[in-house]
Amino acid sequence: MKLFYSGNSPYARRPRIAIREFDLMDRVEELDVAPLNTDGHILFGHGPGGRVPALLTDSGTFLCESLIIARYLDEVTGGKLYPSETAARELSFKVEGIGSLLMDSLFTRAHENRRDPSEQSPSERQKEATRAGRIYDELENLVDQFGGNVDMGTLTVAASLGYADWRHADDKWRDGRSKLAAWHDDVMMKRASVSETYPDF
Ligand SMILES: N[C@@H](CCC(=O)N[C@@H](CS)C(=O)NCC(=O)O)C(=O)O
Repeated sequence: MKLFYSGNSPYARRPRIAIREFDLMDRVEELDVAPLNTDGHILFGHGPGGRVPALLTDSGTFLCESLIIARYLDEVTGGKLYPSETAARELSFKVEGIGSLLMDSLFTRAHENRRDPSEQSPSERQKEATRAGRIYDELENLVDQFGGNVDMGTLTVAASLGYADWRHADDKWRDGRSKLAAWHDDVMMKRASVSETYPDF
C-alpha cells in the first residue's frame, strides 16, 4: 500500500499514527506529495479530489478521506484500530467523532486566517473559535474515560491537539484543562507514533 500525505496535515497524521501504532510500517509506503494542487500533481492521476491523506491499496484501489482510510486499515489489520467490546467501541467512535469535529473546526479557521484580509470572515472565525473552545472543554471532561485507550478515537484527538499547537497556539487549549494537557503531553507524546508525527514548526 502507498499512503500519500503532506508534512503537517492533521488529516494525514491520523493514518500515519495508526500505521506506526498498529505495525503497518512494513506494509505501507508513505509518500510526501507536498505541495498539493499543482498542475499535473500525482494525486490527480488517481482521482478528482487532490487531497491528502489518500491510500493506494495493493490491488490498486485509490481511497480518499481519513475516516474511510481508517476503516480500511482496521479491516487490513483484522480489527486492531478500534476495540471489539461494544461499550469500548462506542466510546472510541464517540471520541473519534469529537476529535474529527475539532480537526475540521481548527482547519476551517486556519484556512480562514490565511485568506487575503479582504476575503476573511470575522464571524466565521469567531464561530469556529467558539466551537473549538466547547470541544476542548468536552475533551477535558471526557479524558478520564478515554485516557487509557489507544485507538482511532484517541489518536484522532492527539492529531487535532497537535494541529492546534501549530496553527492555533493562541487558543492556549491547555489553560484550565490540566487533565487533557497531561494526557497529551505526558501520555500520548511519549508514544513514538505520536511524537514522530507531531507537526514540524
Ligand atoms: N475530509 C478530508 C479532509 C482532508 C484535507 O482537507 N486535507 C488537506 C490537507 S490537511 C488537503 O489535502 N488540502 C488540499 C486541498 O484541499 O486542495 C479527510 O478527512 O481526509
